[in-house]
Amino acid sequence: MREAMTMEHARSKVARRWAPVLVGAPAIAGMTLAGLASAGATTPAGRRSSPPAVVHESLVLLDGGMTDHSGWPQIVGGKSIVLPAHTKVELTIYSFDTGTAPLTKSLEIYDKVLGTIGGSETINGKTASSLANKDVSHTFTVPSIGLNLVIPVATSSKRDGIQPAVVTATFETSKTGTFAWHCYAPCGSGSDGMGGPMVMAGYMTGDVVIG
Ligand SMILES: [Cu+2]
Repeated sequence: MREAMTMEHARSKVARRWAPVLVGAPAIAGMTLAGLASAGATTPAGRRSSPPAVVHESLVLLDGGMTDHSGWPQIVGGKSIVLPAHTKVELTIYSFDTGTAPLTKSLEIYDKVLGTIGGSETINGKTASSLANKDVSHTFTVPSIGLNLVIPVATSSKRDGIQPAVVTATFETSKTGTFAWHCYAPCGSGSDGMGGPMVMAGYMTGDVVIG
């Protein structure tokens, strides 16, 4: 399940991760507070009090057979995805959808990764800057911030069951605001695959709230 990550959650996570650094410093026991402060300013432990380098976020994409709405693929929690502003975000998407939905001609540009650091993502651990259109299952696209991640099919076998496709990308959030995300692969209903979940918030579209 997607973890609902708010700024408060992110801060408390950071605090928990850093706490051992602050309490696990027996070498400085006995120093005055002022001494501690000045030591902290110049030691590696002190440097760790700067903001986190990367905030990790993850999303889970289920296919229509797994949701309570058959034929409607869904990014769990996708109605409102909250990300911190002015932060480097490493986003991992686990997709359990084994169906492809190649992009139509006019949307084929979205087989390329856009707006990430390095212009790439990793797909099942391998770096990629695009995906063959025939292998596209979904996209995670936030037009207003120029972000586009391409999501391939999950694999399925009798022995292992469904192995999710794992897409990871790092990008920097800048401006705050609420920005629509879409999947541009025609994975929905209707003759063009662009209906149903494609236009229903919480399935293949929704908001990214950066704040
Ligand atoms: Cu989709």
